[in-house]
Amino acid sequence: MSTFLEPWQLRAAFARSLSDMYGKEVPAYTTLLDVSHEVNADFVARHGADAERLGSIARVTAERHGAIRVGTPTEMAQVARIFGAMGMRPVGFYDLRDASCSSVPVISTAFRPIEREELARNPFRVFTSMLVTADRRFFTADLERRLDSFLAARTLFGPELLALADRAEAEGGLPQDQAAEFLRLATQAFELSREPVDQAWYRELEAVSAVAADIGGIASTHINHLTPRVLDIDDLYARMEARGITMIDAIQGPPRWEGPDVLLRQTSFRALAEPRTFRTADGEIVSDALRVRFGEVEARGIALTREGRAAYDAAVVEIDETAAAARAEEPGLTEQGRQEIARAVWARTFPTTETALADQGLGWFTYEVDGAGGVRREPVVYEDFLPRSAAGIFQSNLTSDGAKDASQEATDRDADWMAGALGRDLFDPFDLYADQVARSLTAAAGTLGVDPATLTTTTGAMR
Ligand code: OOG
Ligand code: NI
Repeated sequence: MSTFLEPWQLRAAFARSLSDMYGKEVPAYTTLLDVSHEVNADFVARHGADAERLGSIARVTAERHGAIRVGTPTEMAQVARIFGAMGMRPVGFYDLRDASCSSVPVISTAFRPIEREELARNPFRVFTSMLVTADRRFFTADLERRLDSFLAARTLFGPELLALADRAEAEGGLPQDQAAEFLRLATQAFELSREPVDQAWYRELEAVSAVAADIGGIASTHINHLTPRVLDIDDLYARMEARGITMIDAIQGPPRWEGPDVLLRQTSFRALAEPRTFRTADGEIVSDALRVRFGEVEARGIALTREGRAAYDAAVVEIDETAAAARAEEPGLTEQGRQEIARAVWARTFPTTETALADQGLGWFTYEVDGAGGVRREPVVYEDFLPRSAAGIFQSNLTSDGAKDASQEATDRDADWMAGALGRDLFDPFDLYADQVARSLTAAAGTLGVDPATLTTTTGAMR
């Protein structure tokens, strides 16, 4: 009997296959997975059923996000076809060029499932960045031209892989044999190449931006990191350090505090020196090491509405300003000191209970009918990324800041431009959350045979 694999099965199988491959390439990732499992098991043991409020332990344990980087709109559109085969759609536009003080000349989107049922089956997502070679703050006209021609001459994804991807997307999946071939080729496309790297070219780009060199200095691409999800990221951070693994200085995103977790908190172990071979200007092959791949880990919280997000963005600015003022007064503000400032700002910005977060319209909650015919609000998990955290993660793993000429004009890039490059609709994360909530409301009202409007007003039956 031959089996047919649907997009979600391709997605789940690809996430596993990528994880196996990456674990062989980067053994520290396997350590990160082990520690993540310990942290999650202990968290569940401590908190019981409450631990699964933001996702079943089965989902959280399998959950990963990957990060990849490509060079051109053509490559980006090909990536969209490969992930399209797995039921993953481009969601959100992130501009990291200004979000970082180091030289990070990329814009990004995330490919992920968008339906609630699909997310529940397997939530695999991939943060995908592409170079903006036309941006004069980073690349001169001459370098842009040489970079574009280098990128145009390479093939990241072969015709067979793309044909299978298109077929899977058109036919809603693939028969087993073709699925296996598709998964093999897709995984292979993200392996670290052993081909010697042109040293002069790589170093020239690296002087501008280490990220540009990683993307445009070599003729292939690779998975940069694969991020497991944990239920307690502070615990994870401490346990990794206790194992002697060097972590970046801070956990990015919201501080640890007594109220509900919102959005996303991320950290990583520092990029490891991986051996690579280079071809020198006189044709000699030498070995060296590059530090570009790191081990990120994350904790996910409740998705915020536009109002909630605006409050978050304002809080981030306030924390920065307060920390800068504290530094001006007394240099050498510790990370712990910064966290205290952050917690104080948080306490002024967000309520300490989920109910208040829902009532104040700051967080997204779906409406669920319980066994007794009452309605409960359930938090919606944040499925996306944060530009500021992404920039922080990029930055804290760069070996050099690179060079950025701020006097030059930035090249305009926005969500519409990205949609055009992809040749597909680019989904707005807020619209997706709003949709999910609206559908839950309609369904709950239907079940109870009442007007949906009666459910949005807070009643004693809700929590
Ligand atoms: C992506 C950095 C951002 C995240 O999770 O926000 C990121 C990259 O390093 O390519 O991974
Ligand atoms: Ni990441």
